[in-house]
Amino acid sequence: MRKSDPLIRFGVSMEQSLLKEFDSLCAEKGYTTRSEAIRDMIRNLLIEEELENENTEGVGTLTLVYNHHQRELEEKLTDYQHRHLQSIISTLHIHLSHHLCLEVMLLKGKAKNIKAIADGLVATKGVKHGKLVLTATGKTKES
Ligand code: NI
Repeated sequence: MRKSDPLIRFGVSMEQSLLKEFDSLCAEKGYTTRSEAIRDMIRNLLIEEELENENTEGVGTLTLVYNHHQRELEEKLTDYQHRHLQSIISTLHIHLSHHLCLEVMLLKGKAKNIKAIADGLVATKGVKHGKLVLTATGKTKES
């Protein structure tokens, strides 16, 4: 929110039962006011919509869990990162157990490219679980 952005109040009509469900959800998520919950929902929707545009500049974190003993997997994942070094800007590796590794990668670039790279990594044989969290940097709109 820009500093000069005034707050506008507006009325919303909805069914009582729907509002009741919304209020319980707000309480569960720790929102102190409906306004803050609605603002977050709207921001999320706007970012999701923005990320549909393939030229949107984004940043993302990709979490991967894989078996350390899977043959050649670590080499494949490292090789993949070297091929996309412009987009994968940081990696955190944690040895979870004797067998399992956790890797968190930070990706930057066009939303379309980030998604494609993440898909490629998640689909690599031996990766047990992978999830990308992507958000927009807001640069596309500003520039
Ligand atoms: Ni490890």
